[in-house]
Amino acid sequence: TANDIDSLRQKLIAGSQKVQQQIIPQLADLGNEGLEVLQEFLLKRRDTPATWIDGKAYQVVYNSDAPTAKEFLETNFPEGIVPLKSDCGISYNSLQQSLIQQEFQAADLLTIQKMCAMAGSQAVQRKWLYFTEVENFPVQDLQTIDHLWLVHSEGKFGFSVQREIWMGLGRNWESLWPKIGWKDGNKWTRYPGEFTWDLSAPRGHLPLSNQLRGVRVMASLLAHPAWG
Ligand code: UYC
Repeated sequence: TANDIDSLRQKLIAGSQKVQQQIIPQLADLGNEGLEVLQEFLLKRRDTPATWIDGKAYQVVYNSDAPTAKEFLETNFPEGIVPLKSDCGISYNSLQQSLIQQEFQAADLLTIQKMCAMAGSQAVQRKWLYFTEVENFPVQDLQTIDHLWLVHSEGKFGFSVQREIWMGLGRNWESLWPKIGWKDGNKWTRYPGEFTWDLSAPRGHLPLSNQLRGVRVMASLLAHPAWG
């Protein structure tokens, strides 16, 4: 009823993140009227940086097959909800698209490719990074990549999430690996088949940093001034 919708609407606007997280799928189940509330919510919040709550609301509108939803997004959020700022002329459109579509394996690959592009043509050919290259990455670009991952993963994935977990473990790598599902006992998780490519993964599971050549690249990433 109209009353139910209004009560959900109030909770969505004024509730805690936890409440908002529960309300969004309920509104999604209510069809067009629920959709309108979510669209109003997105518009109301468009002038502040997107959080994963916005990402979740955006996801519902994006996945709706209502023609009005498509039109709403094209009119109001033609470039998604995370601004794709770059200090080195890199386009993060494909990364954004794969994350919006929750194609996390493709997004993971694109993340490595974009970071190689940031490092320059040698790294693009090599297809992996030196830690000295990571140190010179622009703050802006790492923040854009991280923001995209955060917003489109319910706050679960991203370098800043990995950094937070790692610091909480006294910066101990051996404690980090099992915590984020990269190692089980003595056994490394094997790429790509053994990783979890959806939101059922542990917090911080993605994006991946290959440890074949040691931990220094990931150490550089997590120590980058982008997270200061
Ligand atoms: N792989 O095991 N990984 C690859 C991970 C290790 C290995 C790519 C992550 C351990 C080889 C990504 C983990 C190891 C290749 C990741 C992991 C190992 C490869 C593709 C858990 C053996 C083939 C991008 C820490 C014991 C490529 C890339 C090559 C690829 C990620 C082996 C994203 C998080 C120590 C042989 N692994 N990797 O970087 O370079 O190639 O030979 O970390």
